[in-house]
Amino acid sequence: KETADARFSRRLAERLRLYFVMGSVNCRQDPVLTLEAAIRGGITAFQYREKGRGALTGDDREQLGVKLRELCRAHNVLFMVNDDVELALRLEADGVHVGQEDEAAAIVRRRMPAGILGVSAHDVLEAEEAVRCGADYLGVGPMYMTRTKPDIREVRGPGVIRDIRASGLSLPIVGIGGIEQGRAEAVVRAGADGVAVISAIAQAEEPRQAAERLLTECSPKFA
Ligand code: TZP
Ligand code: MG
Repeated sequence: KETADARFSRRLAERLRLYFVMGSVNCRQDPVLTLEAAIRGGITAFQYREKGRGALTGDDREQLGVKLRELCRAHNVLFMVNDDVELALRLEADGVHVGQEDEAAAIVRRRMPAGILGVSAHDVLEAEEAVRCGADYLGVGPMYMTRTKPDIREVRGPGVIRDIRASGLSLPIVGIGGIEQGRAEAVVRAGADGVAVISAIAQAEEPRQAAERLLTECSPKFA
């Protein structure tokens, strides 16, 4: 019989199939319109990641967050916040995603006991550490070269996900980094439950179509 933890992981994995990550600086058009289009295209999860040059701060950052949060709530799309536990709590986010450089995952876990905790991991050791800290899912990357995040680690490809799966880890995993049209399938085949993308949707001429195509590529029949 499936344990409660296993059921939670299985359901979370389903909700992480197509995970759109963005903030205002990533978008070609109004971020609210971009998210609306992405939702129409079938994204299952969203992460508000308002950072980088020209990013909104203070009240502006929070007010955009409120709008994006409402959209996700109205369409039953998982809503996560990057890095900032306080903002996540104020926005009543479903959870927080933290990197290796951010506030230690274990501390975030204690401050947001009921929320979903996502942690970035780059290799098997970081993945194991994230599990010990109470991560609910892992973001693994960069899968491919990306221009969206300047401070990425070495590109190691979908093989890292294969290695992490081979180590016995069963938590949900999303691949991230440079996942464009035509690359999602390889990431899912390597053992990911889904893909996380910024520019493939936010920079697309037609974010809705871009999301639709990515969703098809990472559907379970290809895994
Ligand atoms: N973490 C690792 S790579 C990356 C993040 C946030 C950027 C992903 O952006 P894109 O445009 O999908 O390559
Ligand atoms: Mg971070």
